Amino acid sequence: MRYADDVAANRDVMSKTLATPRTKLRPKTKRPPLYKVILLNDDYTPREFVVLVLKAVFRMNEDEAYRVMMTAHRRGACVIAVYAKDVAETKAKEATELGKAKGYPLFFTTEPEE
Ligand code: TYC
Repeated sequence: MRYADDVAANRDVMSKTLATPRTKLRPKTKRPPLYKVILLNDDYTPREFVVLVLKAVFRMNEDEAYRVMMTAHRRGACVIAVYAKDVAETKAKEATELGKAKGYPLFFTTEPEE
């Protein structure tokens, strides 16, 4: 009964080496969670400087940057854009640092998109 023994042995090996198939299917194209970058108003940073930073860090044109700056100015805060977590955090930090380098309290923060 060599053949039957081989089959049995093989089945035993397979049962140990093959991964258990997952029972719950999930889409393989799952995207990473997005984070908002938010501009906060303050009383000291010049408007033109806020516009400059928005254009430099967030690749906005003059009109977009001006509208975002004025929204933050009037309402206290404005969502600028959404990115993957690390990108959002890096951009918020870079933009805040540009203000800090000039002695301004300009501040950008991030929060997860709901
Ligand atoms: N409020 C500032 C001023 O009047 C301008 C400003 C706008 C600053 C938006 C920050 O996020 C800001 N000079």
